Amino acid sequence: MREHVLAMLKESDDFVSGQELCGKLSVSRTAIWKAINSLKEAGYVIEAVRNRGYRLVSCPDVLLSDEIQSRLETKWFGRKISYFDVIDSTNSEIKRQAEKEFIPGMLAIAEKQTLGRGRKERHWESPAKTGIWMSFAVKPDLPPYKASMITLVTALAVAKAIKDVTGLNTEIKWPNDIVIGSRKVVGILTEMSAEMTTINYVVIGIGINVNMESFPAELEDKATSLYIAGGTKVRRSSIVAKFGKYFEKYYEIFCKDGNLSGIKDEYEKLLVNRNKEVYIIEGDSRIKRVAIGIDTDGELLVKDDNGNIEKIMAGEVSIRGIYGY
Ligand code: BTX
Repeated sequence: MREHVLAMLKESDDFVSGQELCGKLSVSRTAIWKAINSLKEAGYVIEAVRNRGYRLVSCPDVLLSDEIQSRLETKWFGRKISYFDVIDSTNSEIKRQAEKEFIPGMLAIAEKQTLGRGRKERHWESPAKTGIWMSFAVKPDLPPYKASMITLVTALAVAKAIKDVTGLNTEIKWPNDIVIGSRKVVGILTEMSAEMTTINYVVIGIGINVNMESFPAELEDKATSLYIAGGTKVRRSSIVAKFGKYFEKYYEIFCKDGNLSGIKDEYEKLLVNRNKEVYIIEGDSRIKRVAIGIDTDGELLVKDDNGNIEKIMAGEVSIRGIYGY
């Protein structure tokens, strides 16, 4: 009920009468009154004037599922949201949920993670109320080896959402990070449960540094936030909602094509170090190549000094720009 009341108040710049709310939502005045009070408790400032109704004055920057749902314009992304103040890891949570019952686009989102993780169990710093720590699940009707491409689909959707909401230009560090300048602002962790030939589900975890003003010493040189980069605080639910819209669009193109041909050009426009020298690092070896783009399977294409083109598969190696990222 709260999210419907909130959505109606948001749609109107003026007062919405209690009668209109009751009529449109087919509930009693008491139900509306309760929903308004509960929104106020959650930090929404709502003006109530006798004979005129209710007017939304301001919204808190909360990730409450109603706040997100009232902004979502998606068909299936985030239609079921689980919201947590604190959780170990939203990726772990969505896996636990998907094992019991899989719902396409099911989303878990937390204000804080205690065991946020990156690839190879690396720690992902997820402090309270300043970032977006979320995971969701999909089940593409594709063979398991194609699942890693969803990381690239996700990266493109996140970069587009950030640009739309904040105006900030980001770049994608193939395959799974998003950077501003030479610092990481977003990390993506894709995990899969599969049989030999079918995918049970894929969990996509996204960490976005939104409003933090500083980072712990060990991340100071590596990480940034949208606030640090752009100078203004950003409403997190707007980014979640925009992301959902872009993700659905690009994911559906990807599923239809069965590869990245439909989004390759857009992805490449945002590829950091495109046409620049990079090191390909594998164990102790470090080889210099020029990054030229991706192929339709999401592999990175690099060129050697003789003009020979090689394909690099995600997961095998790490890529570093010669100057910074
Ligand atoms: P990654 O392995 O590419 O990056 C992890 C590395 O990034 C760490 O070793 C550290 O150097 C650096 N790092 C840690 N925290 C941050 C941060 N907040 N900002 C910038 N750099 C950082 C990237 O893995 C994938 C991260 C996915 C995180 C999401 S959050 C929601 C979901 N739940 C979960 O447990 N993981 C995902």
